[in-house]
Order: sequence, then structure tokens, then C-alpha cells
Amino acid sequence: MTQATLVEAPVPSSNGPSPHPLSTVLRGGRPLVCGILNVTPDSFSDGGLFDSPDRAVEHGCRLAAEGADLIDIGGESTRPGSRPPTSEEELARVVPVVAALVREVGVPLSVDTSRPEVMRAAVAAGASMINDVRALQVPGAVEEAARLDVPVCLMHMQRSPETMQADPRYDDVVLEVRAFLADRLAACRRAGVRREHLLVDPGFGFGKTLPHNVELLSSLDALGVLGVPVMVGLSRKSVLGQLTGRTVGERLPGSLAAALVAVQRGVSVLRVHDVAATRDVLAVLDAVGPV
Ligand code: 7PJ
Repeated sequence: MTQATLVEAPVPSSNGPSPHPLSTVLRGGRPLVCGILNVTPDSFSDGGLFDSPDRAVEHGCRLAAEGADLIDIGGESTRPGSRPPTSEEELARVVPVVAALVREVGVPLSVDTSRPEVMRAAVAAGASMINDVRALQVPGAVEEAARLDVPVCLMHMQRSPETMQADPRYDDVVLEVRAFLADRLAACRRAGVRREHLLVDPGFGFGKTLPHNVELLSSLDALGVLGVPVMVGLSRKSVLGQLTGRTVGERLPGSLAAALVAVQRGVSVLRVHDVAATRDVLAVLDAVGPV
């Protein structure tokens, strides 16, 4: 499936006057680059690097200068086996960074959270998108997302970060991930989330073995029937380490190859650590014309 068939023309809103500005960008047809800003002490690739607000804001400015279309700010490490922070810890990590960064950069900010209270506080501080690795399944999250009326990315995960890598199993990973995302899209629509605000993500590395991740990557175009833009996060992930034998710090070439494959399979948003390098991949691809 091509980018053009996956990304729809703007749809008139059924329950509001005009779509959020970001949803117009998301449907612009050009793949977007979302820079990752982890404000956690323990993320797998950059944990602890940006855990003071000043350093986080500085890194956010760098992501924007490198050409990020979006910046995704997360205060919960979801590395396998990790325990979630308390709500107070997560709020204290995320909200000051959103509030400071929104004054420094013109790029829309997304908040990577599953908690309704963090969604609410981050949007009040200036975030304009929600990215939820639990696909709004926490009680109250789907209602909060509908009320906030911002774009939301629904990600697939099997079980929880504490247990997800303990022998994940599927009969057919592509069909099961797609069915889960279709269910969550329907739940969001029932709660009143606008269709043009929805994105989905198959959740690479979240309750998936190497063969599961590879099958999903090669079949990303199968998510096109969901009718909403697809976002993926493959940047520096262990699937790339397994394929190349490289450590986290050595996974840029693998990450760029994965980004290229994803865009060629119709993906609309690439969630990455290395924004400038990913932009170069898209520049080369763009020169060749529609994928
Ligand atoms: C993902 C995410 C992903 C979406 C993380 C990391 C691990 N959100 N949050 N998709 N991964 N939507 O930063 O690589 O793959 S946390």
C-alpha cells in the first residue's frame, strides 16, 4: 500500500468546527519525524541523560533544530521489566519540560503517557498530542482524550512492561495487532474522539520476539485498512541489535534502514532519536517520488 492510499484527505469533523492543526499536518502526505525526548532516569538508550528540566529543554531545542515535526516527551520508562513511576513522579518529570519547551520551540509537543491526569496537565501546559503505549486502556484515559480533543496515538502492547518480554505468543502477530488496534479505534470513536485525531502504532518491542517484530515490519502495509495514519518506533531498539549484533549506541544504520522500510510500507510518522539523520533518509526518498 502506498503513502497516498494510507493518508486520507482532510475529513470534515463530525463533532467540532475544525480539526486540530496537528491533524492537518498528520494528513499532509509527507512522512513526519517525531523526535524522542525521554525525561526518565532509566530509559534504555538515553536514560538519565535528560532528567533535569534544563537539559531536557536543551535537547528538545536540538531535536527541533534538526528538523523534528513533533517532539514526544515521556516520563515513564517502558523498558522491559521496568516499574511505572508514581503519578506524582511522572507529573513532576513531564509538566515542567512541556511548559518550558513550548515557549522555546514552534514544534508541536506530544506527551507519552497512559495516565489521564498526566494527559490533562501536559495539554494544559501546552502539549498538543497524546501518545499512549497502553492505547487509552487505563480507566478514564479514553474519556480524557476525547475531552482534551487533541490527536492521539494508540499503541499495541501484549501484557505490561513488567511482563511483556516473558515469552510473548501470537497465532498471527499481524492479524492480532491489527484487531487490537481496530478495537481501540472503535472504543475511541464511541467515547467521542474524532476520527481525524487518531493514529495507530504496532508497538515494536512491546511483547514481541524477534520474528514477531520482523513480521510486523515487513507487513506494516497491512495496517493501512484501519484507515488512520500509522506511527512506528524502531529507533535503536533491541530488534535492531538482534539483527545486527550492535549495541544501543551503534544502531543508527539499522534504525535508518528500518525507517526507510517503514515509510515504503506506508508509515506516516517515524518516532526517532536521530532526527537529522532520519530527515536525510526522507530527503533521498522524496527525491525519488511517491513510494
Ligand atoms: C514507543 C513509544 C513506540 C510509540 C516507546 C523508546 C521506548 N510510543 N514509546 N511507539 N516506544 N507510539 O523510546 O524507544 O514504539 S518507549
